[in-house]
Amino acid sequence: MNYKLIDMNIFGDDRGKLISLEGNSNVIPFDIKRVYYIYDTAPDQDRGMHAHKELEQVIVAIDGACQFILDDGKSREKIWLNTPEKGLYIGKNMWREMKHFSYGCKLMVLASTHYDENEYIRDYDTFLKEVND
Ligand code: T46
Repeated sequence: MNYKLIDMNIFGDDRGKLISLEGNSNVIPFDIKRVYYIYDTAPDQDRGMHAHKELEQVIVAIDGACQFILDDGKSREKIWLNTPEKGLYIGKNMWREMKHFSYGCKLMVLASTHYDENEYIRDYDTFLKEVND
């Protein structure tokens, strides 16, 4: 499985907490080329249902929670993202589905490449063929 949960380095004091993310560090293992965020989600609306040939990402639940289903073509694992103190790194060739969003969930995503629809695999049978060939 080409994913891992990353513990963030937290600077906390009486004023609150601060987490800093830098590219090519032990927290973000790639140069950050793009940042996007997902918000205004609803529990009955799933997202994802695709894999990436090239893209690596780190996803942080800044607020709220959702479940990721990660699939490498051989097995599936379920991961809850429910704290800004952990990041979910997802490498290449991993099918992902995002479900059970809490109302008001906000995901911030750091990405290793610019957006390129051509490197998405949006069909599950095509994904299985690519990773198992
Ligand atoms: C992923 C999960 C966590 C762009 O124009 N630029 C972008 O950078 C992105 C990410 C999306 N888009 C457009 C493409 C679609 O027309 O925004 C629309 C929604 O994208 P999508 O259906 O791919 O969104 P999700 O939430 O299913 O998946 C996204 C990322 O695409 C994906 O890489 O891992 O968030």
